[in-house]
Amino acid sequence: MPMLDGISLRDAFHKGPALKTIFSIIPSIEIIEMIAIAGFDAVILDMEHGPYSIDSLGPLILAARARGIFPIARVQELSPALIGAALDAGAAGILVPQVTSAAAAAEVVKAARFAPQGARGVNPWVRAADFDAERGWFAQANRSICVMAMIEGREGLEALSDILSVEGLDGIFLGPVDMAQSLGVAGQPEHPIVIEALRQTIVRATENGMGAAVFAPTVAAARRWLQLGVRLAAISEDTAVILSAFRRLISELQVPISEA
Ligand code: 3PY
Ligand code: MG
Repeated sequence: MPMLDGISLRDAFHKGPALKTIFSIIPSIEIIEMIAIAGFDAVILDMEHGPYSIDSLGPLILAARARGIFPIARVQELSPALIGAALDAGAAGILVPQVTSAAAAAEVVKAARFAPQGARGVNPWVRAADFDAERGWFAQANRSICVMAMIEGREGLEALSDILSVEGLDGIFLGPVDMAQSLGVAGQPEHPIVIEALRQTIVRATENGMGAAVFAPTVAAARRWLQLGVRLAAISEDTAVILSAFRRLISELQVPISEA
């Protein structure tokens, strides 16, 4: 289950072309399918901000896999129980918000990997193990799962050097929306001081051999970060995309018929 077309998210993240993904906060199988059909490589199932819990994750993970994209779960917080449950349900990667120290990043790794690299809770009869794990599954899961810690505030930036040396962490994922609040420019994820903080962090991560990932509120932002070498860019949110399509439709319809 951790693989998709023979490649794991972890390998795709480190070795493949940069991944293009989107946050999904509408818990809908059809939305996940359309994200795949549109051509994204992965979807981030957002349990932090989306109105759903672990029991709706399974069908969404299956929808993503059936349509050939990687399901990544963003859990609500650094909780080993939540991380383990999302991985057991079949998530290919895990994203943990608001990581502010190397110790916290190490906790994320510990919760997401089995021994000897970590201490993920063990149950081999779950979807991730095809309900019947062979002995090799634990090592395969450790090799395949992509583990990312979000840096989205001043404290995380200050702890960057230490976070970059955490063993077993695949990537840091930058959150400009929370970062803007933390840097005193709430609501302005494209403010120059946010962009500069992100730019420096991406460069330092890349120089240290750590994959960088980022949320981009716009296509222009996504292009900027892809050019700088991020391994994964999450462009927008399903809600934002759908609302803007609805608005465009109704505003086009409101043009008087004689002028259209
Ligand atoms: C942020 O930018 O703060 C995020 O968490 C992206 O969803
Ligand atoms: Mg955030």
